[in-house]
Amino acid sequence: MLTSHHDAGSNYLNAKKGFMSWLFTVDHKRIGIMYFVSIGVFFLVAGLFALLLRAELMQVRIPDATATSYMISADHYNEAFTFHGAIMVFLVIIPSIPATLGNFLLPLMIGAKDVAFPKLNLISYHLYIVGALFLVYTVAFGGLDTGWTFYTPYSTQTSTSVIAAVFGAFILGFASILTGVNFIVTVHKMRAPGMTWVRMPLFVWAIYATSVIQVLATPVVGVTLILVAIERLLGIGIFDSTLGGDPILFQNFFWFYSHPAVYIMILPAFGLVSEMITAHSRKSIFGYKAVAISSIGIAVIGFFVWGHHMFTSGQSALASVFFSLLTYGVAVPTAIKVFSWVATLYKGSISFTTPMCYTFVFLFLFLIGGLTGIFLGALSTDVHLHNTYFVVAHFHYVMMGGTIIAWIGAVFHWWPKMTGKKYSETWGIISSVVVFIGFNLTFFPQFVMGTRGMPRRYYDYLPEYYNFHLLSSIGSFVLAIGLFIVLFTWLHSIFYGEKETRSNPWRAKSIDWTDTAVVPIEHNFEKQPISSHGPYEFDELVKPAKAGEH
Ligand code: HEM
Ligand SMILES: [Cu+2]
Repeated sequence: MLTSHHDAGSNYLNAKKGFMSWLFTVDHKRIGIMYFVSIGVFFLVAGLFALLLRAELMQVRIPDATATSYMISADHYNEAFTFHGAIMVFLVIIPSIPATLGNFLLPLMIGAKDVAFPKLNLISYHLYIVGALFLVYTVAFGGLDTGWTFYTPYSTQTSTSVIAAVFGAFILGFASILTGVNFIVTVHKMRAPGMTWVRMPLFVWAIYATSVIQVLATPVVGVTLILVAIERLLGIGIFDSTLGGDPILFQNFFWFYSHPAVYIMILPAFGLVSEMITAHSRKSIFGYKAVAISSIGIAVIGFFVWGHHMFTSGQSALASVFFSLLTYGVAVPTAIKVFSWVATLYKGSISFTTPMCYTFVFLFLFLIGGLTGIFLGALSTDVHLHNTYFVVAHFHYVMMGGTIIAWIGAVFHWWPKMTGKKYSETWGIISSVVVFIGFNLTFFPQFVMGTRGMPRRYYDYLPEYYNFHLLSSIGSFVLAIGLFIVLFTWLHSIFYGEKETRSNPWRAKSIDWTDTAVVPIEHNFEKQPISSHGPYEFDELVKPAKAGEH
C-alpha cells in the first residue's frame, strides 16, 4: 500500500521532527492537535478558577459574620468569575470542537488532502494564541471584573483592564472568522469525487453550519467590543446615556452575536454525537437529511432570538413576545435531532464503549439543559429566573453537559486515529461515570437555588441557600476528579498505551476511517479516495440474513 516516498510507518506525527515543525506546520491534523493542547491548558486554568469560586461559596455562612470569614474578597470574587467565564467561553468552548476535531477531521471526512487554505489555518492558530495572551495579560495585570458579557455602563467605567481584554476578544474573533471561511471553502471545493452533499458525514454538515454562523455573527461582537474600548478612551457617547448614547444598545449588539454563538458551541457537538451513535450502535442514522438540514435551520433561526436575553432590559413587550415565540422555533430543529438519535439507537446493536458512554451522558445532560431553556424562553417564568442560578445551571448543562461532554467522548472515539495508541476502556468508562455524578451534583442544586431566588455572580448569600451551595461545591470537586481521570487516561495511553494496529477499530463507514492508515500520513491519503456510498451504511450488519425478512 505505501508508496516509495513514504517509509513504512511514516505518518503525520513522525513525518517531521522538532518543536518548530509543529509551531509552523500547515498540516490541518497537527494544527488540530496544537489547538487541542492549548485549549486543554486554558480549560485547566479556567477550571481552577471555578474550583476557587466553589471553595469560597462552601464556607459556612454565619448571618453576622465579619469580612474575615471570606476566603476571597468581593472584588476578587468578581475577577475570579470573570476570568472563569471569559476564558471558558472565548478560549475554550467556542473553539473547542471546531478548532480541534473540526481541523483534524474535516479534510479526512470529505477525502481532501488538507483544508482549502492551509497557511490561513496556521495564521488562525497564531491569532488564537495572540488573542489568548491578551486575556492572560488581564489576568496577571489589572484584572477584569465585568463578567464575560462586558455589559455597559459598567464596562465603560470600571478601572480594570477592559481595553486589553476586549482587544484580545477581538483578535480571537478574527481567528474564528478565518477558520470559518476556511472550512466553508473546504466543504464547497475540496470534496472527493463522488462525495455529494448528502454523502457528507453529519459532523461535516454541523461544522459547515457552524462556520456560517462564525463568519456572519463574529464581526458584530468584534466591532461592539472595539466600540467599548473607543467609548472608554474617547467618551464619544455610543453606550453612555449622559452623552446621548444607549447602554442597552450594547446588549442588543452583544446578544446578536452571543446567542448565535451558543450554536457555534453546540452544533459541532450535535455532529459528533450523530457520528458516535451510528458507529457504536451500528445503525444508519435515522432521517439523515432532516438532521443535516436541521443544523442549517438552527443556524438561521438562531439569529432571530437574541432578545430572549433581554426580557427584563426594558425592551418593548411586543418585542419580547416575538423573541419568545421565535425562541420556541429553535426547539423544532433541535427536537428533530434528539428524535433522530433516539430512533437510531432503537434496535441498534449498542456497545458500551467509552465514546458511547459519553454519548449517553450527553443525551441526558443536554436534554435537561435544553428543556430548562424553555422555562427561560417563556416570558412569565424568565422574569423570575433571569440572573439567578437557574440560568447558571441551564447554560452549564448545555455548554459543559453538551459541548464539553461530546468533545471528550469524541476525543476517545478518534483517539486511535489521532495518536496511534489504544486507551483503557475501563478508565474511560469510570471517568464518564464520575463526571456524570459530579456534574449533576454540581449543577442540579443550582436549578433549585435559582427558583428560590439565589442571584448569580454573588460572593455571599443568605443561610437558607447554604446546603445547596455545599452540595454544589462538593459536586465540583467530584467533577474535577472525573476530569483528572480523563486526563490521566489520555496521558497513560500516550506514554504506556498499547499500539493500535487496526486502521478502523470501530468498523466505521466514513472516509476518515476507511481510507486512512492507522495514523494518517502527512497528506492524508496514499490515493485519492472516491466516495461511493453514504457514511452510515451499517444496516447490512444488523439486518437478518434472509432477504425479505423484517
Ligand atoms: C435548546 C434550546 C435553548 C433555549 C430555548 C435556550 C434559552 C435561553 C434563554 C431564554 C436564556 C436567557 C435566560 C436569562 O438570562 O434570563 C438562555 C441563557 C443562556 N443560554 Fe440558553 N437556551 C437553549 C440552549 C442553549 C445552548 C445549546 C447553549 C450553549 C451551548 C446555551 C447557552 C446559554 C447561555 C451561555 C446563557 C446565559 C448567558 C448569560 O447570561 O451569561 N443555551 N438560554
Ligand atoms: Cu440565547
